[in-house]
Amino acid sequence: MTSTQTEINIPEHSLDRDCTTLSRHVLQQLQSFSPDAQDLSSIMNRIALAGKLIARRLSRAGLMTGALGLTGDTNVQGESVKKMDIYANEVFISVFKQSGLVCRLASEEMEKPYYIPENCPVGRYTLLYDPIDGSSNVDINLNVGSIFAIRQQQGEDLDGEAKDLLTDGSKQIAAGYILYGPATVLVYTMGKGVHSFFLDPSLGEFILAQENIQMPDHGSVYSANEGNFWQWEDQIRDYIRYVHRHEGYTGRYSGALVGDLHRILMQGGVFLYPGSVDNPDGKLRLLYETAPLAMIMEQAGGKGSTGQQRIMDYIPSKLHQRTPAILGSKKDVDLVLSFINDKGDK
Ligand code: AFP
Repeated sequence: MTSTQTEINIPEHSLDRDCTTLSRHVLQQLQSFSPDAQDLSSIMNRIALAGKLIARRLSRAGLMTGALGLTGDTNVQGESVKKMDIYANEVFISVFKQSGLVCRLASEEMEKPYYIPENCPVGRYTLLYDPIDGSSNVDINLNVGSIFAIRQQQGEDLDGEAKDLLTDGSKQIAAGYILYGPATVLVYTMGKGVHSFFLDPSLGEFILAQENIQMPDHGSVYSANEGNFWQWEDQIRDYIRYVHRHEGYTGRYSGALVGDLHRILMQGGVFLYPGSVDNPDGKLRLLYETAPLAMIMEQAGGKGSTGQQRIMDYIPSKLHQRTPAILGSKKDVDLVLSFINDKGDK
């Protein structure tokens, strides 16, 4: 501690922490001030701005006229669209307009990618995102999240079909989520560990909370919609019967993947959304949900599997590809896989 700090009694570590904003952290992660590093730092800053705008809207939505409820439309997935889905989807587009950073945005809410032509000559990045994940929670004031991944555009995409996005999860330069809970938390990885940031409303900044998060190898939580029990394959039903019959397991399921996964990241356990008889690929989308979250899990020492292969290795055949998902602590994911592979070693 310097003499000046001693005299005015400023705790150095807390000041450093308050100054570790998200954009500064990205530059530290990349150990560079190169133009590429600056671009990624700016992209993360704009994602954070989207998160702040969405958090603000969510906190006031109950007091506003026309902010909650359904639009009356259905999206490309055939699901009813909420007004907050549309708002959040447009927020992500707006924050990237005239940024020169991102040429295309692909979202769960849009059938085709959204191009920002003024950015395209220089913006070599694509943002993939689920603007509001768990939107059934919005109208009742429970937690929801946004999920994102950043990829670099490959090739010229002359036909405007964004086919270069149909690649595996290793092409994600960064991935993460924003959890809108009692506090707003942003969690991200750039392939060098997983880091969390809390939104400090008084500063309007995401401030570093935890660096290099490592999740426990095992946790007590299993998180699945057991209402689908009779739609699942026998092996998944056997796994659920196993956790019912053994001590040390507890079920937690909120209907919003980001919150459920955040609990598992911090405390261990497993989230599963398996395929069903009618929908063998399950419900969750690879590019906007399972691939970004699998990257987070792996970077924190956990695992992400479809049941048949590593989620990160899965190559989609279409933009809105769905995959079954088993995400969480190593031992807990392996336990589910052992039932799927029916190794009989339980
Ligand atoms: P919505 O955003 O359409 O509510 O879907 C949320 C979600 O994609 C994920 O966040 C949940 O874990 C899962 O679907 C909930 O689906 P079920 O209602 O079928 O359990």
